Amino acid sequence: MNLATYFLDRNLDEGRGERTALLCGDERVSYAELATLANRAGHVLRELGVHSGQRVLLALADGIEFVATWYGAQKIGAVTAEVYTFLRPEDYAYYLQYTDADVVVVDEATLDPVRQAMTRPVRLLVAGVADELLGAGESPFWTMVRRAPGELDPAPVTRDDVVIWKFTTGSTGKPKACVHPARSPVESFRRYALDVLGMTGDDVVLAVPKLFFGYARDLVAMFPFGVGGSGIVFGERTTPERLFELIARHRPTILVNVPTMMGAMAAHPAAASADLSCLRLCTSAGEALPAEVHRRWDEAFGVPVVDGIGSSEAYHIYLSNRPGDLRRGSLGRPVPGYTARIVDESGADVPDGEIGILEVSGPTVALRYWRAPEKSAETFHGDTVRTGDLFSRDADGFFHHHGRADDLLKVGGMFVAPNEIEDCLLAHPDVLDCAVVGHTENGRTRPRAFVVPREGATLTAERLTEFARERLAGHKYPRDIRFLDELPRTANGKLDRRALRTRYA
Ligand code: 3SK
Repeated sequence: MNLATYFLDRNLDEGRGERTALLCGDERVSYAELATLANRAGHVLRELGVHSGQRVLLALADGIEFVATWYGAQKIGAVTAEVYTFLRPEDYAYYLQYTDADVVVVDEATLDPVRQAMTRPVRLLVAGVADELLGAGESPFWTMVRRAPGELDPAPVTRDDVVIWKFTTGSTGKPKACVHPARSPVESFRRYALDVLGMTGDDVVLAVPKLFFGYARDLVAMFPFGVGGSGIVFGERTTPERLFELIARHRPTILVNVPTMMGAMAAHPAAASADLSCLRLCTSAGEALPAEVHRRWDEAFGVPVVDGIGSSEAYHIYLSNRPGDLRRGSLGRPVPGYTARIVDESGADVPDGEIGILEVSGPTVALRYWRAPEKSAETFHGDTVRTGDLFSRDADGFFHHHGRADDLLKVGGMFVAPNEIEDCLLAHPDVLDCAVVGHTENGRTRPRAFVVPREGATLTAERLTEFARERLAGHKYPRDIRFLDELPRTANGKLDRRALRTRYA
């Protein structure tokens, strides 16, 4: 189960070598070209000393280099781990130490911080920097790739061999790697991409998050390849304007999205004239999509939203709505092959309609966290992962998210889910985005709301408090409302509640 053979080379064997694998700016890369590039990159990694089972760290912007190197590493049986491209040297130092990688693939943005992070000799494979600017231990990507052979035999890999590390977002501590065997992406492709999304060779996929987030990497540069479809990659920052432009240019059929960007696209002045008719669906994940943002999206674009939830621990999406069977405000039902239980603190199932903690079992659950035996034992139990997310299930079997168990607030002795207050505030027409965290003073915890108003809105804290007071129980409505231009988010687009509790306190 070599992933390069399974997802990429199969297109050559099945007569799809000339079909488009990647669209990147003006470049169109066929499967035959990408497979050759990946083979060359695999040779280069071997030349730099990478061997089967060894980790290769990718700190690369989205582009052809990213995808070719990723498959090159897979082809030689190495383990791929991707990190964000805008980190500080101390963050890269953490990843270098944690992964023990001897080879890191970098580009013009990450070369310097990674250089500064190094406390031991590490070979750098560098894309996008002139050869003459490189020093000892630094190899030019394209010069080496061009002179490497285009043929490469795949390393033998079984479905149980570890080949992928997926980092958790680290919003509650240092990022940890979820260690995945080759079967995780293959099973996720079959069950989510094929069975839920109905992906075919006619699909062209564009993603809002960058490829270092597995949600996007798999949906752009892995799952479509399994059926001969295409992925769109672009190195620039994702903005609503850029998305409208890429949609007009490449006419994707699937947009891989996150809730904040869906809100921002729907509220954008260009929304009314944007033609999104090429999209057969828009996925939403990373965070639960508030029903109000879903409504605004529907009103602006009418493109069906397939809202779901996934995690690095479960590899990819395990609960999802289905095209043609969607319920606003719900994260859908288990993806085929997965079971989801909602349990109380003793581990007993809670009845439908009641809130408990979600446990998910399925074929793609990680083997463990790297070097975190206690946390692994808490989280992973065979093929079951304890998610720490609060859910209820309705009578039709749809799952509803109520936030993270550790984000619950205890106000006046009663539990309050921040997302209930957030949903209420979002219903105000002048609120674009918002988040609620607890603020404790003199031993009393109160909800504190951070609100991003719509452009041009003349919203006041008093008016919004009044709006919430009319709709929420007395202990829930926030008396403490603060306005921000945007909410702090992790690189994967998830709300950074820790930053709100600390930096904005
Ligand atoms: O939301 C996540 O954390 C996630 C992680 C991996 C794959 C897919 C998703 C949605």
